[in-house]
Amino acid sequence: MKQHNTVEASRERTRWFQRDRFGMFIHWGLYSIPSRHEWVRSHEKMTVDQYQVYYDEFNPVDYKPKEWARLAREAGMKYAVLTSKHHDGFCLFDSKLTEYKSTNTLAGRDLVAEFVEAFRAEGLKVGLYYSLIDWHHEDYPAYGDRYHPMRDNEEYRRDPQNFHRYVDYMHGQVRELLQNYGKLDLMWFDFSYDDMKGEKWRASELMEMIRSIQPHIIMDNRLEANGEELGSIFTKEPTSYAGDFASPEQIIPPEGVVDTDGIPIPWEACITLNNNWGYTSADHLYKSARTVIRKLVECVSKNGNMLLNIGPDARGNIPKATLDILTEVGEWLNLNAESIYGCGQSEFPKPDWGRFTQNGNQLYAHIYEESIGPIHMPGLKGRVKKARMLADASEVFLSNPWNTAMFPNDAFISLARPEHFSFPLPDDR
Ligand code: FHN
Repeated sequence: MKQHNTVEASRERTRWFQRDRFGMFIHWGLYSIPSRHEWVRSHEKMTVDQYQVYYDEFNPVDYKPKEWARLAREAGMKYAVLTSKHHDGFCLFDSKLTEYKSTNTLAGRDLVAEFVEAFRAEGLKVGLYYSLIDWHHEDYPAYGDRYHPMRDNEEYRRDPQNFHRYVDYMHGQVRELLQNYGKLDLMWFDFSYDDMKGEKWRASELMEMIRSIQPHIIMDNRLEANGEELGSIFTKEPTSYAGDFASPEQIIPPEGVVDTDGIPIPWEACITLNNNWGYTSADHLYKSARTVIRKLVECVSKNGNMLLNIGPDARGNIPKATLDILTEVGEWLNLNAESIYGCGQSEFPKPDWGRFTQNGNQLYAHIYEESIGPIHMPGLKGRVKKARMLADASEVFLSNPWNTAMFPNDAFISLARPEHFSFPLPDDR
């Protein structure tokens, strides 16, 4: 057991994750029907009966996970994470521990089983999101949870001793996910807060079970943290449930994420495409493909991943705006893949016109600002063997013979057009 808990073991587990850099997050469930917010039950303090309406009608007749998987692959995404259970407690999988599940709805389908099968078939790694919070389970403390829809309702006050019965249920469902859906690559727990963290979830016991079933699986840090807090993952003594990567939410950390010695640690920014985790029909909120690409470059330039969220509708369709944006992102990645996958932070300082990413001797310049005349390459004087545009493999004209002329100051390059291009650096560096 001890061998799984070391930082070295964790870094080994995350090698694929740090290479793949770009994943799809999918928030989908009963809240896709009201399509106002995935927290609609809490925000509007819906009773069980009021929310039951959505359970009774949930029937994603258009759910075709193979099409979702093909979209993700063509968008350049290398892994995908689906909500198997969100805070409302509704299970998208055939759990034997509850009747509140997709197989009992009009859908009559195990939506998680179809998801993992379809995405694996497209060559993507698969992950499951699982909510630690559960507003449906009778033993989850209504009044103890500042978010619970019924927190102010005496009818729902419960004996906190039953909370351990909820934790047994939670552990049991995690076991079901690990044992019944084949090899999972990632578990995305969500989320800890106040004193609801760590051993409150009996996290050490949970980790022992997880590692005994799927020892290779990687996890986020939210058994003890959330989108703002890191937990112990960056400390010298991480807990056994610190996770394998930090999970900043709706933010790209200005300096990336480092440990107490300043050494980068794996992290993944989870970002919505349209300011909503679940489905919304509001098209005006979407980020452009250009923004998505530049945010992905920013994450990679800081040694991080981007988990880009989509919210399919209650029929199982992905909104057209999402399809269009991901298609455009995929076209860019198809030509510029080598400047993202396997790349990380450059040894050179961030230039003022854009960003660098780097993979060994290969330096990639992502130029966002058009220039008049040569583009200034800080610190690259005499350091570049040749330069090529990634999009069409054309030669980038270097304003002076790099290995001969000594520039009075840092190197300059004149570019046919400000684009993304690669710099094979000399091997004798
Ligand atoms: O409350 C959830 C929220 O609905 C969403 O799932 C995000 C995704 O990271 N996590 C929690 C908020 O931090």
